[in-house]
Amino acid sequence: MNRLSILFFFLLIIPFACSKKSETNTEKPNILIILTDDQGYGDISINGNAELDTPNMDAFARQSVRLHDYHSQPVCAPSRAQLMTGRQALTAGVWGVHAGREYLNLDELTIAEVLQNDGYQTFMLGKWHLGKEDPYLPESRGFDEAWVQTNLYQHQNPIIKHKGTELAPKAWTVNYLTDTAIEVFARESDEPKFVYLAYPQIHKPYIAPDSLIQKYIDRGHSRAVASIYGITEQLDQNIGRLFKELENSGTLENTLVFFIGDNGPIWNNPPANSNGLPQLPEEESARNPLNLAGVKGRLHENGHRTIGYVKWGERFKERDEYQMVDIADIFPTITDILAIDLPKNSKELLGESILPILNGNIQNREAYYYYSNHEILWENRPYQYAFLEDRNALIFEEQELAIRKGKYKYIQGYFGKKLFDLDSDLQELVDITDQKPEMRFELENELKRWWENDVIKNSTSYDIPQFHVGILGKDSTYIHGSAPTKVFGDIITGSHDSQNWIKDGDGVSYSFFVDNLGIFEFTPHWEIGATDAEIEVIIDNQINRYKLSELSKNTIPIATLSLEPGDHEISVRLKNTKPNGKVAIENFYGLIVTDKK
Ligand SMILES: [Ca+2]
Repeated sequence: MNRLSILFFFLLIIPFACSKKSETNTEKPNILIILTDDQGYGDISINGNAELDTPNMDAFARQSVRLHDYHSQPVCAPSRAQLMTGRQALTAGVWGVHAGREYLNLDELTIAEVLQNDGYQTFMLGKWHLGKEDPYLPESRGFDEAWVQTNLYQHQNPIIKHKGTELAPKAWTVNYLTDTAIEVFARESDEPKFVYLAYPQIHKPYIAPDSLIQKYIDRGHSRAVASIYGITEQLDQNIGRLFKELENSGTLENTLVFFIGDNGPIWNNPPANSNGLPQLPEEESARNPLNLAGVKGRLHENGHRTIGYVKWGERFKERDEYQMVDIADIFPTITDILAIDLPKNSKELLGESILPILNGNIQNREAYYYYSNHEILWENRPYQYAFLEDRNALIFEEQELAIRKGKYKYIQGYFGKKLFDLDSDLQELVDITDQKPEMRFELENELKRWWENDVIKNSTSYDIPQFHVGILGKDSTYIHGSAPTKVFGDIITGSHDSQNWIKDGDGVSYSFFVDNLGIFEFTPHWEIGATDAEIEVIIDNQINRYKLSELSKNTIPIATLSLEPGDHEISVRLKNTKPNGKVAIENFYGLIVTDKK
């Protein structure tokens, strides 16, 4: 299905998506999802970290169902894909954190679309990380209003995209997002609200008010870990401020709150600043009270087991809960609580409602859950951003993947293939394949079946997004240089650009989709290198050639032409280079496409 038919498909189905539309919206709870970034299981004092002060998070946790076996994926974007869709990230098209790998497929149904259609006002604040351009941004994915932080990890003075304009508040990002969330909840409204508050804290860089960092230095911590604790405490103060406002206004009582992390912690951090020292081994132990193996990005427990708390007034009794829960369970839990039926042609969810768990009904979950690393592997090399020509070239045995069923976890990767019993061995030290050969066989087979059938046979897995231009109401859009649909020659793709433009033929091409007829001007965004050369620009059948020396600025267009709605392609390649090994284009960041109509 091309993007146009997908759009039509959704225009057709969305109005009928939810059949049990309630007439008494006032009975529906508000829904608040607070997602924090890189906050590990031990980055909250209630979980046994005695060095860190998080009194507000602790207080909330004490009133919640405390999910001790709660999992996201091991990095940011895949976790967010599962939260928004209830499906496994790979099958929803999200397989990494940059270079187009974080774009949530447009034919995925989000929880925001479901709730919007069920009469909710829907709001998104903070780090989206499921696509940098329309129509991948939250206001095109079911959110009425969004405040998207576009300069990721700028903890002060963020750039915020809101209703097509860019705001530049002079404030701590965490304070600004909290203030905005408080303002959203304070708005008069007959409809219930869905607020998805995705804080960029406590992702590096570990910047926080000096006084909070100094507090932990005075306790004897290295600057590196004092900075992590400082940013965590600043987050804690904001979460406390938000809950206090919601409590004082009487809003919290009928608000279903999920407070979750997006992946495990980072260790062995670079020093927080030039005066810093690395995190010490004893400090790592304090941050890891369960002594879990692994770190963010990896498939051992500390990569994806993180904080998970659920509270809805007094409806769920506060307690410790040890059933396994996955971030993909949140979508079906919400639709279960609201008695929403999804459209019949909806894609199969990975998650299941955890309402029985939240209600305290004992349940031994036997469902399969799948975890994937964001570094795909082929020819025995990890590729975080390298161009993947063909997903069918990936070999199952080489991929770092894991599967969970009940207390059992099978994991494969550079460390070999292992089966663990997490009830008796949460630290993943003892491979029990010899004791449980049937379980090992079952889990490895199911993982292979899932990966080969659900992932690899799906044409939009491990793919690169098609950028859109000519979007109604938008004068310009951006085609990201790091996400080409083809590469030529020896081009190297990175997280935010493509590089190694040296010899004749080196270049990239992008498939893009024109939503509406327009006259489009393509302007490159790049750093020109030391050697002059020509570039050949081909859009569909129109060919332009320029000398790079004439295009040294980022303001000179390389093509202007009228394009009909539908699929198109642009390629940019070097010609007439000097064979001296010098780089002609240092960094190709992308193309600004302006509609001149
Ligand atoms: Ca993260």
